[in-house]
Amino acid sequence: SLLEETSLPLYFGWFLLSSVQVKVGCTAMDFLKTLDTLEAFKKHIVDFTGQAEKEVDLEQYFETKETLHCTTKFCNYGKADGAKEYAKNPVVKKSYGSVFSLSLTALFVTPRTVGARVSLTEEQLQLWPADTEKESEEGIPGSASLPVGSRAHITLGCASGVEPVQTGLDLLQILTLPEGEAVEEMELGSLRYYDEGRWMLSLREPICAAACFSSFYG
Ligand code: ACK
Repeated sequence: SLLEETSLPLYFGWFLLSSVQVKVGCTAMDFLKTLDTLEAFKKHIVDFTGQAEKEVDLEQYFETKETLHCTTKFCNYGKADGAKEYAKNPVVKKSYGSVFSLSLTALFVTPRTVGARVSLTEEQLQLWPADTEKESEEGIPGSASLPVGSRAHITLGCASGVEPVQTGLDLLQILTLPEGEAVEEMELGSLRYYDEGRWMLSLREPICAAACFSSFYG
């Protein structure tokens, strides 16, 4: 029936509580503010600007569109593969509305997106569809061999014209590459460069973020 077809959300996920949104947003902004002043970053500025001598203000470069969240299952209102099965999963039903503590272990930046890597616990992995990483194998060879949950992330911003779905793909791609060159010790942790404008900062102290498991209809 029409009701059944429209009763599934755009996606399920963990939604950061509002005080945590502010904390994570500020940390991300501080990181971007520092990153674009580093000599190491300026050396590779062409990845972002297409021109060697140009400057970039990363805080302006990325736009935030949605409330900060970590998608578990993109359902596309029921049209996505496995959406109905996911919504019926007893663990999903039981967890709906509960608050979890997410561990943000890295921040990453590419010319397309900026995001936070989320390291899921065993309990949280029960809400993570097992085939997520396999779905991207065609576009990102090697992603299917990554540990389940590798795609878990929070989109913090997208470059103009880029859709948020890109953030998880950028993360998976970084994770399939050999570990990048360590370029700088920052206050927050060590910064590595992965070529083609890809940067990842492993956080010395993971950020603990309270988030409610729920869904978004739009
Ligand atoms: O930043 P995200 O994880 O990437 O959160 C948004 C959310 O759904 C609503 O746009 C994610 N999203 C969009 N399309 C897909 C897709 N095909 N597969 C997985 N996640 C998706 C997007």
